Amino acid sequence: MTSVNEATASRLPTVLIVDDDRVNRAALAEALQSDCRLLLAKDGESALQRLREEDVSLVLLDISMPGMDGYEVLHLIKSDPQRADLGVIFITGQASEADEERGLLLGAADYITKPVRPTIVRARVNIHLKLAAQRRELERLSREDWLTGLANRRSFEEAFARAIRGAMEHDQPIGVALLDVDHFKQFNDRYGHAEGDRALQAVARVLAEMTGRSGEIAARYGGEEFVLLKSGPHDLAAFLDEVRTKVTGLGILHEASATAGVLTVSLGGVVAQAAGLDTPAALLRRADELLYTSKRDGRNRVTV
Ligand code: GH3
Ligand code: MG
Ligand code: MG
Ligand code: MG
Repeated sequence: MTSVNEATASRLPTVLIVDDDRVNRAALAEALQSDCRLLLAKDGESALQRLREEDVSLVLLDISMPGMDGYEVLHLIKSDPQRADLGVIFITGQASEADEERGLLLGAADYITKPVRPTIVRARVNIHLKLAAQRRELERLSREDWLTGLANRRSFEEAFARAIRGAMEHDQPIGVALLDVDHFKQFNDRYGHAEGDRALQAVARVLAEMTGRSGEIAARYGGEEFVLLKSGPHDLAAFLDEVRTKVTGLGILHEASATAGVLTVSLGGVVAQAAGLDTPAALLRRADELLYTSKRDGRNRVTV
């Protein structure tokens, strides 16, 4: 099954229409085709399959269908933590108060009875698409560092806990490192806070570039400190030294720095083997101690 209006729909939100009746699917598609990219499914199983494959913003769900009914599909969507926030609107011939109450209590965002009035369906769908977009934006803001666009500390903590679970499951090592900009107070004093912000953004771009692969994460830990995570077997010291070299290579003038005349960073990192894995806090503490060693030994260096 492909999207029915693929060509024009690349930037539109995706809506999944689930109904066993072809005529119903076509009527809903007709009402909504200019507002969204549409996916169609004729039963619960294929709907759940589509949800696994596609980034869907809203589901329009029939209740009475052969096989899995709509209540069951909704229940499965709501019990999956990754999809629990997905908006689902029942569009159904079951018009009793009890059915509607049941649907809403199960977590449906709305309940529309057939025969549908296309203009009303369209208006309601647009309300829920707007809510979904706002929810997505809030979610992004809660995870992203506002200055650099990197993950913020909170989403890092979550990712770190997940990475540690993954390392244990697959018996893989995990590397974690703290990075701190050298003599940054002097940088601000000399060039101003706005220039300091731009320098942090430039450092963050290096970190983002260096952590594109799966199992790699860069986050702003706070102030002018960043944290890096790298899962799986690797040479952490070499990886961190490449980060350090790339930051120096930005050539951001820092005349007040006793270190190099350009902006530099110090790093401390630790590789933990799955077998002897410590708590996230203990690993970060160790990385921080090694970062302090880098500072004490003259900055612009890596200690692992
Ligand atoms: P060291 O080499 O020992 O790390 O020295 P430092 O001057 O970098 O360390 P210190 O902790 O004394 O100063 C950190 C400075 O980072 C002070 C603070 O004003 C600045 N800073 C923290 N967050 C931001 C930010 O978001 N923007 C800017 N421009 N400066 C920031
Ligand atoms: Mg039906
Ligand atoms: Mg600091
Ligand atoms: Mg510093």
